[in-house]
Amino acid sequence: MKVVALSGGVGGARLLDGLARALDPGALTAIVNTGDDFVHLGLCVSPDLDTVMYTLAGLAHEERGWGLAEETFAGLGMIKRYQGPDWFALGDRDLATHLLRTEALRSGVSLSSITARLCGALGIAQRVLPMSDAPVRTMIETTGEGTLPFQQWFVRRRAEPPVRAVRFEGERVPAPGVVAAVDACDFVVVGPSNPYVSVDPILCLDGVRDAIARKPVVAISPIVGGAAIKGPLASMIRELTGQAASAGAVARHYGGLVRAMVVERGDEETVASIPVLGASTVMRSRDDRLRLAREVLAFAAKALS
Ligand code: FO1
Repeated sequence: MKVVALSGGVGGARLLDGLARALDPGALTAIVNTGDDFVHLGLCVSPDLDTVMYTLAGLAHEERGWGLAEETFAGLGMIKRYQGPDWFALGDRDLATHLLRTEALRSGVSLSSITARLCGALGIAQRVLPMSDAPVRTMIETTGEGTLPFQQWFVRRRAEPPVRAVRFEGERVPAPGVVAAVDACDFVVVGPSNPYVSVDPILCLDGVRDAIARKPVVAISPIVGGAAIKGPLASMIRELTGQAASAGAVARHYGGLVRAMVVERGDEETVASIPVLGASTVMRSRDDRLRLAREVLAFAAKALS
């Protein structure tokens, strides 16, 4: 069986960790959002790729979800002392990733290649594909503070400015292997990620949504009981659609693309018209991730066959 998982953010990476342990290494390909990427202090930072890489390598800071578990911030302390931009917390060990990625990209190596090199060095057996090797940037049109690049809105402004629209800037060229991986898979799993800023950037790439539409797709709801586990999704649903935040609102956002959905037990009624599985979707431990991944795979095999 071949599975493609679309991932962005911490929730997506956590489910990926479960899928990676539930499947043979060759059976899973992760397509990871790079719309959050940006250049910070001259370094090319790819937060969602790093969160997936660290999580699959077992090196991630479990509670935060991003960055490394064993980490210090001495360098950041000096940036602060120089009154430099310390709003984005780059750890001392995390810096190694940004330094090597930036040096590779500057010398003409593709993001896909440097990602494969770093993941290989960390012993990750699954395929981790950036959604694109071209810079595709998520821009947040806010009420009151104009259009902000994603990290400026999400981290620096703590996602406080209300969102009027989400746009993607750049060439919409999928990375090598992305469409082929979808074409070759048995089904697609959309992780419990923010649909607007973690999944839509992937779906907006040339040919990707069409390829996915030809496959059975199961999504895990990032909304539990009307709230997001992490991040600004609940308010984004209200601001962008006028609907109350719910698993159903997420299903409606994906339109007919998603053919079945896994939601938190008790949220089933919010999703009409497609098969729904109620499960315990909040992943508090690595065991939770494996259990949920196995439930998703079993449900997909039944509901999508
Ligand atoms: N998120 C924050 O809320 N604050 C930070 O200071 C921060 C630093 C950071 C450094 C490296 C990295 O890979 C991720 C980091 N993140 C931080 C998370 C990041 O903004 C988000 O994980 C994604 O961009 C959206 O899911």
